[in-house]
Amino acid sequence: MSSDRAAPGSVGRRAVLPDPAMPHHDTATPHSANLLVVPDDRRVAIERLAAEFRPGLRVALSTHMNADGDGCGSESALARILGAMGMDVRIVNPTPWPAMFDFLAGDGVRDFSPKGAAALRGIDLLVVLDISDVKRLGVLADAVRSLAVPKLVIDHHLASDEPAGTITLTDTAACATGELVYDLAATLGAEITEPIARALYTALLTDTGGFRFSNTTPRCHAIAGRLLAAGVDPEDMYRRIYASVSLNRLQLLRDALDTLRVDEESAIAWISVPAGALEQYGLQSEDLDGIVEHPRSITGTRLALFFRDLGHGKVKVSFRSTGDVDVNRFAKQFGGGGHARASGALVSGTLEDVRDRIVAAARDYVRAGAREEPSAPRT
Ligand SMILES: [Mn+2]
Repeated sequence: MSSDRAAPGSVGRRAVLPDPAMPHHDTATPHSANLLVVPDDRRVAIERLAAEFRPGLRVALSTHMNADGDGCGSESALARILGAMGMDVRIVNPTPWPAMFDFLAGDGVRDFSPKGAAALRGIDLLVVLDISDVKRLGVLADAVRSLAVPKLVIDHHLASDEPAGTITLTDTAACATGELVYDLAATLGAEITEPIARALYTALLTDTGGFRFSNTTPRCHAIAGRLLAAGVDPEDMYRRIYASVSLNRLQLLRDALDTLRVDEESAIAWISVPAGALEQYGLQSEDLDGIVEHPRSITGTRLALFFRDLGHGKVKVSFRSTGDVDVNRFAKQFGGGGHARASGALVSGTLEDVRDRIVAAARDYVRAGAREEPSAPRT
């Protein structure tokens, strides 16, 4: 252990409370040991949550449709933590557990998702992870709305009008929901075993795009370091998550790149996947993860869009910003939301119709933002 010298004049972990609108920067006390301390502004919510857990409880964990690395990693870690405390834990997701995260399931982690809402019967407690809006529970949303048991939410998205529960631990400064599960584990005094470390590392790694996005804070790296110390093999994780691509997935990407369009004047780029494309290649929706990064990666792009035709009159739209465009606010025009730099929406219409409408709106939105900029400097 390194010595624990605080900078002169600092009190405890943090001398200055952070602006909640800004990413978390602990410049006052940069030592990683200090970064691991649960932030003061989360402690009350975490202790409120921790008080709900008791041995013997039957607990269901759930996350959003098309669970990602943060959802699955947070669920796997929390299932193991609560299981070790003597609780009976089951995972009940609205869509099937993604095959690429099979390595996070097994032993104590039981997936009841195929049973649907029936798997929520008889539980004592529900924990909803990585969701700010109950609608993201898809086919489980109505069952969760009418559940009479305590409903806990652990999440890092911007707040919605209808959260999935009443006892909440939410902080948009957390790089991933997995960071908040790490804090909960620390508060509960849980041992970070190797499988728990691997699950939380998956959450942090995937939600930061491999520690590249702006939510990659000093604390995120400090926790990742702690997880490596608990036995995570970073190259094994990289290979499992980013370098295990099937040929079919690459062929789908090739087709998608064919649809890439760029409006250089408006700094918008977009890409589309038609209905039936996944079926054509025998792929799952998680195989589309990261496709939107291709339009976003084009030099000069400020707003990237990804349109996926779901084939039943609905188009799933992903919105990505490279910095100053608030896509959460833009996505709200279409009934969606998420983060300022990454949001989504489900829009009714044909692929062509939705794409034309949203690209036109995006042109106006980006241009309006450009006009506002000089009078509204970023702080
Ligand atoms: Mn997340």
